Amino acid sequence: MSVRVERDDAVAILTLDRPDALNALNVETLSDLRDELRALSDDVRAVVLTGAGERAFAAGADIKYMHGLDVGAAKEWGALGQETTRLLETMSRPTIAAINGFALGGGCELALACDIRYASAKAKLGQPEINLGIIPGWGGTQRLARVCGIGVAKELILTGRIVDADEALRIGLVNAVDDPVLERALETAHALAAKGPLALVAAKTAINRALAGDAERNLGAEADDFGELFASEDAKEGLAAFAEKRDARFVGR
Ligand code: CO8
Repeated sequence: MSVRVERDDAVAILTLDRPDALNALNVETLSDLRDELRALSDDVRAVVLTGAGERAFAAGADIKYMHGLDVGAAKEWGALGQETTRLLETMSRPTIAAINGFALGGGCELALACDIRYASAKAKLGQPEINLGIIPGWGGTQRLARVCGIGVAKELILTGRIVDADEALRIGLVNAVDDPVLERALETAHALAAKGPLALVAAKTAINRALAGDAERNLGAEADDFGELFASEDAKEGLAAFAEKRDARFVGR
C-alpha cells in the first residue's frame, strides 16, 4: 500500500508513503488515499494526513505518469483527484494536514482540501503547475482563492512561485508553523475528537457553504442546523455539563 494507516485512539493518521518520489501522487497512491478515507471505521473522530520521510508531504501529482496522458486520461486523472479532495473537504470528520516538507501542486491541493493545515518550519508550498504548461486540477484554483483570497491565488498560480512556511502563515495558507508538525496536528486532532461529532459536522458543513451559493440561504441553513442539534443527546449533555461544572462526554447521538 502506498498509504499507511495508523490509529492513535480515535484519530486516524494517513501517511502518503512514496518517500523515494517525495510522495508524488500516482494512480495507486491517490486511489489508496480515497479508498482509505472511505473505509475509515465509525469510531474514527478526526483524520490527520501527512507524508512519509523527512522531505515531503507530497511533491505533487506524479509528473512521470502525467507525461504520457491524452485528454481523456487526463480528465479521468483530474476527476480522481477532485473526488479525493472533495472527500477530505466534506467528510464527516475534521481533517488536518501535517505538512512536513514540500506540498507542491497536487500535494498543496490535498492540504487545501483539509479543514486545518499545520506546517513544519521547513515546509515549502505552492502550485507550480504553470511551469509544466498545465494548471492545478484538483481544486487548487478554487480553494487557494477561498483560503488566501483571489489576489494571492492569482499571484501564486500564475507565477508558480513556491512559498516557505513563514510566508504561508502570513498569507493564511497554513494555520500555524510548528515542529514536530505531526505532534501539533495530533494535539488538535485529539482535542477535536473529544468534541461532539454532530456539532463538528454541522459546523464544518456550514462553514463549507460560506463562500459558495447565496448568503441568505446559507444563514437560513445555519439557523436550521443550529436548531436541529437541540434534538441530540450531545447538545443536552454539553449544555448540562457546563451548568454542572464538569467535562462533557459526547457520544455522537
Ligand atoms: N512527480 C514524480 N516524481 C517526483 C515528483 C513529482 N511531482 N517530485 C519529485 N519527484 C521525484 C524525482 O523525480 C526524484 O526521483 P528520481 O530520484 O527517481 O529522479 C525524487 O522524487 C527526488 O526529487 P529531486 O531529485 O527532484 O529532489 P530535489 O531536492 O532536487 O527537488 C523538488 C525537490 C523541488 C520538490 C523537485 O523534485 C520538484 O520540483 N518536483 C516537482 C514539483 C512539481 O512541479 N509539482 C507539481 C506537479 S503537477 C501537479 O501536481 C498537478 C496536480 C493536478 C493534476 C490534475 C490532473 C488533471
